[in-house]
Amino acid sequence: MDRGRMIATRRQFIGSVVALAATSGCASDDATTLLGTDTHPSDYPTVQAFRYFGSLIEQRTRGRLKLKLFPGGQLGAERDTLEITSFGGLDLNRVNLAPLNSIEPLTVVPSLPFLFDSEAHMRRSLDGEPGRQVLASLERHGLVGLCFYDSGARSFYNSKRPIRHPDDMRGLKIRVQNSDLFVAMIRSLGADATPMDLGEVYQGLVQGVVDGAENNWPSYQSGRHYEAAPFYSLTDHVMAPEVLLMAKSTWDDLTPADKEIVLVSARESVPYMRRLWDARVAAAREQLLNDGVKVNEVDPAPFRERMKPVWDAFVTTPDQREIVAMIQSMGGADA
Ligand code: GTR
Repeated sequence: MDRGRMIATRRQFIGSVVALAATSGCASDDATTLLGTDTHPSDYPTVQAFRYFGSLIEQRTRGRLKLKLFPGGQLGAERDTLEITSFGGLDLNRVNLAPLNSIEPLTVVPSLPFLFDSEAHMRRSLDGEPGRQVLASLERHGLVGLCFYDSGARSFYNSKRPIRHPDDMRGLKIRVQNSDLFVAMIRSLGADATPMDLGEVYQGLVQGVVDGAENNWPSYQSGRHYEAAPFYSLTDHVMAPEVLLMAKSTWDDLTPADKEIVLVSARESVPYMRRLWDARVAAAREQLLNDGVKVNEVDPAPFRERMKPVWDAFVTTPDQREIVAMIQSMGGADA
């Protein structure tokens, strides 16, 4: 099926989900059910935090705003649900920043390889002015950025061999998210990049369509990618965060008081998410090591060196440069 028809079908499907959600609840007449989506399964930290956010807005609006969340990618891949959210077909969406890279140049900045010195540096930057500016930039695309969630650091995994040096990547077919920035990162290491939706990666690895991919510990585990790609090499090359979005058209329909409730609740779900995230990373790591995944440490220096030209190619506007400089000035101490 071509992509245009696929999106049209997806829209019809989501249209019927919206209709069903509107008729199935026992909400009072003035209640609004907000429809949300997340690609991860129900127990994943992003989904749990999303639900927590939903419970906060429901409590605080005394049931006027409710969340109906569809986890597990039931409503489609991130690039499709993003498009649908931007024209208001979905009210809320939790995605990674990478599929927004081609839509909004400022989202490229926190997705750059080896930008953050540490997790603390990443959190500080996203909680501060750089994060605020990136979230605000989404409004011109029909999206309101409510908050960032953690996604930890992404590392390479594959079915062939441990990656210790960029030369070990040569010739490998690596799945990436739908982002030109990620394609360029993989090419800079001499590997072949294959953009693919997350839901297709497990089969892609099993069937040898791709040799490997890159992700954090929890996604490597929850997608069962480790079963087909047991070499996990700790390059920690990217910390592109997750983002919780609201459709601008939904946002515009809210009263000022409800906008405040939505924003404050989203912000309050961030520390909640981070606690779950830290625990999930530790648990995933432990389980994978017990299951015999072959993990190796990596000297990041040659990877950083090879990926440098990617910065020059993708950081091209004064606004992007300003945010890069701001983030760099917030690094250091706790690296
Ligand atoms: C995960 C992220 C997902 C998705 C996925 C991917 O870390 O949480 O939203 O972007 O990576 O690689 O497609």
